[in-house]
Amino acid sequence: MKRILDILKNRIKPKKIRVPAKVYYFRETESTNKEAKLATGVPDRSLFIAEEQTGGRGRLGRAWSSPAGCGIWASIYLKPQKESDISQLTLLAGLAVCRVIENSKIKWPNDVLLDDKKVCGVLCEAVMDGERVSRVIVGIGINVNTESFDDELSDKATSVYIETGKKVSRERLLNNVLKEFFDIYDEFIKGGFAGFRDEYKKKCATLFRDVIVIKNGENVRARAVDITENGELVVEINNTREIVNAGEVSVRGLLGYN
Ligand code: BT5
Repeated sequence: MKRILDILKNRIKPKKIRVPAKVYYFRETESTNKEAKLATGVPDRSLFIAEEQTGGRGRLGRAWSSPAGCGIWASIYLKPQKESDISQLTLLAGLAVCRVIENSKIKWPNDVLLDDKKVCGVLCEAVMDGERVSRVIVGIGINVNTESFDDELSDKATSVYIETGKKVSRERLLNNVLKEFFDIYDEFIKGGFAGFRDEYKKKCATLFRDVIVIKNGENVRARAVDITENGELVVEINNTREIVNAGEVSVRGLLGYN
């Protein structure tokens, strides 16, 4: 009962969220990315946000745990003016979160980590209109005030609360992330990813660590050595450099999480 009252009291107030366009708020929904993909008549730069997701999703159909009242489960709705590379937007959404959560690092391409555990994940999806990308949905999940995780996640997931011992305002954290994201997005539209490469590299936990590149179903051991101007990961396999694109392969750090 106390938990339900806490959840009601601490609900996100859509009026307090600062976005350039509209906020679509759901007390409960399957997935904010799904809502954003199916919605019509939505202005560019709107936000879909839910208190709880019953079917939150990660990449490759994986599940994203999204309980009520403790996290940010949000999707930014973009109508790109020109062709936007969604793998680069994934990196940049992670960068926006990393700028806001003190001491966090990015695990290429889409995880934000605190103490080597995942505090945030990003899922970018493009909606096609024939051959053209008509919308890009940038889904961001952040564990903010989560007190504990199920056994299955407890060794690889964390929250801002677990790491700092402090409960924080989800509205404030989200507003900070949105500000960073739209600042980054405006620059990205003008100049692409290249201008963020140095900052991304500084914050990237994957660099100079051993990783496993999963290529055509085979696990290949490699060392992550660089990020290109386009945001791809450069790995060294048997002294040969290779570019790894997030869309083509998945990379597992040897860090006890995936
Ligand atoms: C992601 O996928 O990390 C993308 C997560 C995106 C979630 C947002 S929430 C708003 C929007 N609506 C949605 O439905 N999704 C987006 P991936 O890299 O595939 O990681 C998924 C893996 O992370 C799972 O297989 C678990 O191992 C782990 N995981 C699941 N829930 C987690 C959580 N709450 N915190 C940390 N790790 C989690």
